Amino acid sequence: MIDNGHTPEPLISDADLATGIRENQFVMHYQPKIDTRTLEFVSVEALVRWNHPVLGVLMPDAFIPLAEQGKHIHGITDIVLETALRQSAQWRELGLDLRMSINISGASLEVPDLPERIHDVSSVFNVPADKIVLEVTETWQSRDTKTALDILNALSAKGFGLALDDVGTGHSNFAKLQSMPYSEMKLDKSHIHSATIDEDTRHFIAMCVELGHEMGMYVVAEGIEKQEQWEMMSAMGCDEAQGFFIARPMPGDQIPGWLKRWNTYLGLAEDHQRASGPHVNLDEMTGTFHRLNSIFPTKLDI
Ligand code: G
Ligand code: MN
Repeated sequence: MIDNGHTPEPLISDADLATGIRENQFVMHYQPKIDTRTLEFVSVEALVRWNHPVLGVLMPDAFIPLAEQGKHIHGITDIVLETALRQSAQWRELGLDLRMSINISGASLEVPDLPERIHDVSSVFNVPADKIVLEVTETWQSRDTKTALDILNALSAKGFGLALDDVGTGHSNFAKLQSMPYSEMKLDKSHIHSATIDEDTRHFIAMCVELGHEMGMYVVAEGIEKQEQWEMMSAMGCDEAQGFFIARPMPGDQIPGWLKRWNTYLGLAEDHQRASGPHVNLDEMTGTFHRLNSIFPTKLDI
């Protein structure tokens, strides 16, 4: 299956969701995120897909909104947390020390025992809290902002990372953001895509990167599909990059092989660098790496 992040709107019901949860018809795919300075593979985002018996594989936008309208979102969150952290534990046994980003619905920020539950699952699988990042979308409008903030603070106090997802698409109040415990900002792919052609967008995201850093946040660019987007975001000082240009989301058992291939490319880029003399800088290496990437027949995505 080519995972292109899109599904047409299908007709699913609440009862379907209940069956899906009861029979655990959900699967997780994991998308690599790369440190833009060292080019190291440092983390993954866990993305849920529903392996629907009749409709086939459904992307989250096809079923999460419906789940959020009722109570089923909590069942899905439980499955996602357990599956992703079990996977993280398996990779750790193989020596892969990756951070795991997990999307948490804003609806879950209305459940006061959420921090305790996440803490329990991470303890069961022995995954350190600082290796777990919980992503909450900026588009979510809390009905109870006090409870949501209490939950975010409790998660932060337990050592979990918190990412504000899809930044630029929702209703972030930058003044309020200052008092929120987010450790990471994820710039939405729609802005990344238009930034290479639109100057205003470019200024907007440059401002977001600066603001994020000023507030002590780690800034991630998502939806990097082209080399020019990668280059623009690393030049702006973005800390991490994620997108089809680097890799598509993939099943967990493919991650160790992908890491191996990625490191092979990095090694080749470094060799090339060494051969070209002592005055090397990372920008040149990034360029070398991407030239190699375009020359080699095995694309890094799957
Ligand atoms: O930020 P959020 O968690 O909502 O987005 C993740 C979604 O974006 C996933 O469904 C994933 O498949 C999709 N995605 C990941 N990388 C890219 C990309 O480079 N381009 C596009 N269009 N979608 C992407
Ligand atoms: Mn996300």
